[in-house]
Parts: sequence; structure tokens; C-alpha cells
Amino acid sequence: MKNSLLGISVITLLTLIQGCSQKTPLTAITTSPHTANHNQHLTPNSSPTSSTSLTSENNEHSQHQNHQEGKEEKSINTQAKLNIPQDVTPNKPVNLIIDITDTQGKAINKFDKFQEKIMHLIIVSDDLRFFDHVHPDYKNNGNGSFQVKYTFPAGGEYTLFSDYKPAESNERVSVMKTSIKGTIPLPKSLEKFEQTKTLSDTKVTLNVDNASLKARKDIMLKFKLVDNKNQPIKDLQPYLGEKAHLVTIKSSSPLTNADYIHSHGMKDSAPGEIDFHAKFPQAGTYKMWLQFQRNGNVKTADFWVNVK
Ligand SMILES: [Cu+2]
Repeated sequence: MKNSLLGISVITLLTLIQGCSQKTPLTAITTSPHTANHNQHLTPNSSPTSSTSLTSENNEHSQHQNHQEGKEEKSINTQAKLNIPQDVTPNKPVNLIIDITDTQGKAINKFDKFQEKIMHLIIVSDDLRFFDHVHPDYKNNGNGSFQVKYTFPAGGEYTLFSDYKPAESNERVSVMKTSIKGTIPLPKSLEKFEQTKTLSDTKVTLNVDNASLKARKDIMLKFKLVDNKNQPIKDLQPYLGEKAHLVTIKSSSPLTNADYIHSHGMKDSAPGEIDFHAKFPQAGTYKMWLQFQRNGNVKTADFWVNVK
């Protein structure tokens, strides 16, 4: 699609670099080719090359870790700009173009793959009822543009978390917002804080003691997976190079990248179980989407939790 066909870009936000707090977006970042953003001390049992990790824009700990490692040389601050046609209607595919540039607006044109993709794009409605995880394509023509055809399910406000890694720099998350015209569906039911989710052929139970859900504490989240006969699931397939992925977003208005946490299931989880090290940055209400693969299908189980 030609750029001239596109409407105005909606919102541009500075990327807050991994490990830097929101108030200091221009802090230099650490580039460590092997461990960038893989927050090892949150995953004490993993080896340095394991990709079990928890990344958060607002993660003071990775910043500390980076400082300690003394590798703070390379710094790139980037931003993402979403180009979307002006009259998007729900249930009609639309071309989203995401331009990644430095803070001067110069295109970033080289990216590294991580978790098998060059960009991971998480799309949520601002009320966190809707979630999607897609992978825009990168046309390597030097203009830093990513593209994906996307169909918004309903009108409303959406936040897009783009997770990417400029070549030889660290992974970061840039947040974009868009507003889709159309009716916003009313909730069908109140949000349920249930610990078991039943999908078509998999029942997922979050085993966590609610009393232990405290901000800034290292917590182990254990998801138990059983089939329709209550037998532990043993046929999990890797999904994007990991045992499973967990996207956690704090309910906030507006949503920022400080609200976004992406973590990976520990490789040494017990059979029929997926464990995640987690540390919730603040008290609040969070929604978590567990994604895993069985029989070639990606499954998503979502959970609300209250963190005190
Ligand atoms: Cu992805």
C-alpha cells in the first residue's frame, strides 16, 4: 500500500528503554548481545543463554544488572509511529504500518530476530478485554517500516505494544495507540478472577496463592495444564522458541510500556506445568495471557489477578 493512501499517524510515543524508568526515557541503555533484557536474576535457575525472562520497561532490576555488568556503551533511543487509514471500521482488514525511527525521526533499518520474529506486536483494547499477538513483516528497504494486515474486532480504544530489537542493541517496547470507530460492545459478564480456564481441549489452572501476590516480590506463577480427562498435558510444542509465553498487562489509563511485561515459561517446568518467575512492579489489577502450542494450534488462556 502506498504511503499516500494512509491517513495521519495516530500517536507517537517515545520508547522507554528497557530498564529505564518512565521518567528518564533518555537514559543510556546497555547493549549486551547475549543477555540484553534477559533478566537473569528473575530466573535464577536458568543458564545465561536460556531465554526464560521477564522484561518490563519499568524494571529497575535489569537496569541495576546492566550497571553492574558495566557494559553501558551503546545507546539507541527509538520510537514507533503507527500509520493507519483514517476510516477504519471493525471487522474489515486494514494495513497497519509501523515506522521505527530514532528520536530524530531517522529510520532504524536493521533489526535482529528474537523469539523467532523480528517484531512481536501485542494489541489490546484499553479495557484489556481484547488481546492479540501478531508478527508484522519487515520489508528491509531501509525505511524501518513494519507492516501487518489487521482486523480490529470492535470499535474502541486500542493500545499496541511493539516489541523489537534494533540490530546489536537491546530489545525494547514502544507503545502506540489508536481509536477505532464503531460500537464498543458492552461487557457480557463481569470480569472473573477465576484460577481455572477451560479451552477446547485444555484446562489451565493458575496455581498461585493469592496472598503471595504482592508487588515487587519474586513470585512463582505455576500453570497446570490438563486435558479433557484431567490428565497432565505432555504434548506441548515450543511456541516461538519457548515453552510458553506470558504477557502481563497492568490495568491502567493510559496504558504505557511500564504496564507491559512479557515473560517466558521456564524450561525446567514439571511435566504438565508451565512455571514463570514473576515480579509485579506495582500493586494493581493485572491481566495475564498465557500462550502455548498444542497440535499446531496456539492457545491463549487469560487470567485476572489482584496484586497488593
Ligand atoms: Cu510474538
